[in-house]
Amino acid sequence: MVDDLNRKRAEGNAPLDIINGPLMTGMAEVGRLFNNNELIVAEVLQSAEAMKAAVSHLEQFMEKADTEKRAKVMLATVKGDVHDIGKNLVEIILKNNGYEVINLGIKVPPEELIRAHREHQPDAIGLSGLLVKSAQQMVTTATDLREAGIDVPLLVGGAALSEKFTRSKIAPQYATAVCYAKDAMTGLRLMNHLSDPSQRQAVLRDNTFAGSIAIEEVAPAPLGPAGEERSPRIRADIPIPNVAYLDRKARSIPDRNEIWSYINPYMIFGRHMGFRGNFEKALKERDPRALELFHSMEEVKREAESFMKISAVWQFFEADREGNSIALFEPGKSWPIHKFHFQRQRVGEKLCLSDYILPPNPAPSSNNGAEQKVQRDHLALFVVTAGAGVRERSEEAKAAGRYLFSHGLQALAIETAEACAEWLHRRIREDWGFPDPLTLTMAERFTSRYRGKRYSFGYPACPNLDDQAGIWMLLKPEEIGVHLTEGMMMDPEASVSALVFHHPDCAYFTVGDQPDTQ
Ligand code: B12
Repeated sequence: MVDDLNRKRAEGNAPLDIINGPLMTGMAEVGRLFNNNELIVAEVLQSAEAMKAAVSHLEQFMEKADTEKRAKVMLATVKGDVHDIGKNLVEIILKNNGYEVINLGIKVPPEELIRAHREHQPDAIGLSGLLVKSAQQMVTTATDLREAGIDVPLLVGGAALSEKFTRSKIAPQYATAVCYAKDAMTGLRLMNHLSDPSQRQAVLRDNTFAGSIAIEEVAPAPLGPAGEERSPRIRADIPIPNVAYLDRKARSIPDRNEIWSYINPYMIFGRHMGFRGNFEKALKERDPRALELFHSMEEVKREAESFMKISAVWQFFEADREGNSIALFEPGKSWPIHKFHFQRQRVGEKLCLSDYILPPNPAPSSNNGAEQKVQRDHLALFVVTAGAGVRERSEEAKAAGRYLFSHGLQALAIETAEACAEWLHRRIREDWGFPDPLTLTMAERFTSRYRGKRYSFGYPACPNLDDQAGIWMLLKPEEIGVHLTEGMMMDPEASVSALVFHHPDCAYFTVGDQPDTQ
């Protein structure tokens, strides 16, 4: 590539003309191919690496004044949120398409954005966040920015955010356009349109709140009370299994390869790296794209091996069902140390997580309140993480233009956390006395074809993320380096928490009104 660049220069082209000419045309072509599903995320990152290398080579021949960018974008993950990977992808894509990007990092409160706006005077602000709480935080942030007199366009994105929420909840709080970006490439397209005088006004008009919300909510028909009865779908007459121990375990898990064997290939190669189709099948058939991606990820693993730390904390607790709540006890004690309150479905099977806890055996009698030996059921809780040091390493790689590694490492870390959750759940089943049959494949494990299930706060059966505080009180995950933010998010990002039930009737279900960000 250096030869090609030098040839262009020798032909009399100024470095900036080479950047704004053939190189930018190349990046635009990359965007076009991606939008046509002809390129995957990993290939876009490789193109960005080539762009970065070319610009770095040309910079030595450029005057300072030459290095003018298309526009300045300030990026931040909102207050209480540690989501880094999505925002960083946006940074890489924008930067290598000629934008100046100021990345303020994670957990950025509105006052910090206002201060940074004063300092950097950006042309647009991009907000990112993973959780529903973060989508709500975007509403607060937009309000604060407007009150501070800021009126540059906002770009917003994140897994729990939607176009509808953006238009109906965030945009009305802001003076100018709030544009929803479903992915990094949409963010680039929006910035390109905002930077193009012939398209800018249309984007601003289409995304600025104009006084009334077009989408009228139809009020749902009122539902009856949920009640507290155990759902008839859940058996209460099966034997309570014994657990092997009741003390808290906090461990670092040294065998990374063992945990990595629990990574779901669809997640890492499909969702994060963008491979389309059945990755495992393509790999078996030696599809060149699948092979290249596989080897890139093996490279990331080789490097990660020197520092990635996988840790877990878990414990079985004696548990009893109290209506829609689960009370947890220290061994043999009659007073609960904590109660988790759950919602019950108000229609259909009327499921509630508490129903999966079996009645004690024998049922405690009311005779003179005397303590008696009852056998209680159990609930296991855990927190796992693979995130220590990942943000810093990924940041270093990004600064050095190693974009595929930078993104690959963050993707590996978050999927390692999920893989560790799968691995620990398998071990918990063993400790409960019902190991998976040897014939159970990983694919079957990923679709939870085993006894019981694990549920994480924030997911549809137990959406209240504030209940994370109960896990923190009981397990003290700080010991393995995981902290809760004010948004109830786990820092580092690559962490998972869960409640594990053994009941064979466990199913995934949705309760109550889902938070309206979708
Ligand atoms: C993979 C995943 C995980 C991974 C990684 C999470 C991560 N950091 O991305 C792990 C296993 C660690 C995880 C953990 C958890 N997860 Co999770 N997770 C997902 C999942 C399946 C995909 C997320 C994803 O694709 N991430 C990859 C990044 C690159 O994608 P992205 O964030 O969407 O970013 C892209 C776009 O959104 C956009 N974008 C983002 N920001 C911006 C900003 C700008 C300016 C622009 C232009 C664009 C843009 O561009 C990015 C790149 O294309 C989603 C469900 C879903 N379908 O989205 C649930 C989901 C986000 N998780 C959820 C939950 C609840 C959790 C946990 C709280 C569960 C728990 N108790 O352990 C934890 C929280 C982690 C923590 N640290 O606290 C819920 C959140 C709902 C809620 N209640 O808030 C979701 C929505 C699932 C669901 N349907 O309920 N999760």
